[in-house]
Amino acid sequence: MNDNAQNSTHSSPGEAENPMSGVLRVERMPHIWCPGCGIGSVVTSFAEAIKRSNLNHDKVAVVSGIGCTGRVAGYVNFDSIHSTHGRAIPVATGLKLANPDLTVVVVSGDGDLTGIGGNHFIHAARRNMDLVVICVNNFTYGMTGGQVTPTTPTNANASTTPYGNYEYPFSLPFLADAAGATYVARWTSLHSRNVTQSIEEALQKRGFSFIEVITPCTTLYLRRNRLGDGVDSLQYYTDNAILKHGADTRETSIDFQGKFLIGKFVDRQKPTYLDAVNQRYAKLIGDDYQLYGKTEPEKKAEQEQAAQQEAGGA
Ligand SMILES: Cc1ncc(C[n+]2csc(CCOP(=O)(O)OP(=O)(O)O)c2C)c(N)n1
Ligand code: SF4
Ligand SMILES: [Mg+2]
Repeated sequence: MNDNAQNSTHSSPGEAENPMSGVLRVERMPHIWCPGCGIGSVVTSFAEAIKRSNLNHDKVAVVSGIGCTGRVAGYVNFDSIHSTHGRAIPVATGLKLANPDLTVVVVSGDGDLTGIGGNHFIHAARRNMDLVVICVNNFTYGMTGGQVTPTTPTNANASTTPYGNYEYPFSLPFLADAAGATYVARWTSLHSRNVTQSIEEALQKRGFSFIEVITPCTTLYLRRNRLGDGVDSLQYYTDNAILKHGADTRETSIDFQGKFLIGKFVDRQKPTYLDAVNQRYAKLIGDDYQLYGKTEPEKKAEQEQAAQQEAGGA
């Protein structure tokens, strides 16, 4: 159990209560992120979504990998794991399988999730592991000095591609969709209300939910590419992000400083990994099989449904 009480305020007498206390570890502020960085905006959206969700905070766990975004795990007032680079998803998977009652949220960077952790990402999506995965995509390895990542747009400058990136980037919504994710959305840090709403939806949904948030890395990506400051990025998002819910994810690629699609692209139903495990073993073993990871009402409903189907088929 988290040693911070769910509704703790951390405010002194006479001091206004921080509206995010209870969700964030406000006593750890100020945070480490640079001025104009978009990570804080994603954290605020996440905190707001959790507040609106009415989830029991003791049943929420947050896992991150390593990087500037990886530091999110240290600021949220939940049981959280700041895991190793690229391993946020396997750690989150283990947590979910060991305690299926938990709502497990991964918050990590583009490099962490889709570079070193890329294989874990696609396989968790393929299995439809019941996780909410939020990717802060700033097109760079922020923490380690602005190296090129799998999402850096072609032609963009990075410390490892000083003459411009000559590789083709991943479109993360396309990758997640193709791998099997059941919820896929993309926003920017400008669209904080939409990010909140998407996280709220994903928290309610069972299955692999993926939310990409395009954000500025002011200190490295913007500076190296002479793109101004965080406000200039917000202007770029205003002028170039095109809302298209339900867009074919093959259309979601991002060219350097070009126009790009945002919205909720995928929202489909499919048995989760644990549903599939239960269905398979229940069929093989029959009544002796104890459904794994189901609440008592869920078990009862599934047993009644199975009995009805059997009666109907007999
Ligand atoms: C196994 C391993 N390899 C490399 C590193 C160095 N490393 C730490 S953070 C990081 C990049 C993080 O980039 P990203 O996930 O995009 O997060 P950001 O800092 O941009 O938020 C790297 C390469 C490491 N910590 N561990
Ligand atoms: S280096 Fe970039 S990603 Fe890291 S805190 Fe600074 S602006 Fe944000
Ligand atoms: Mg990054």
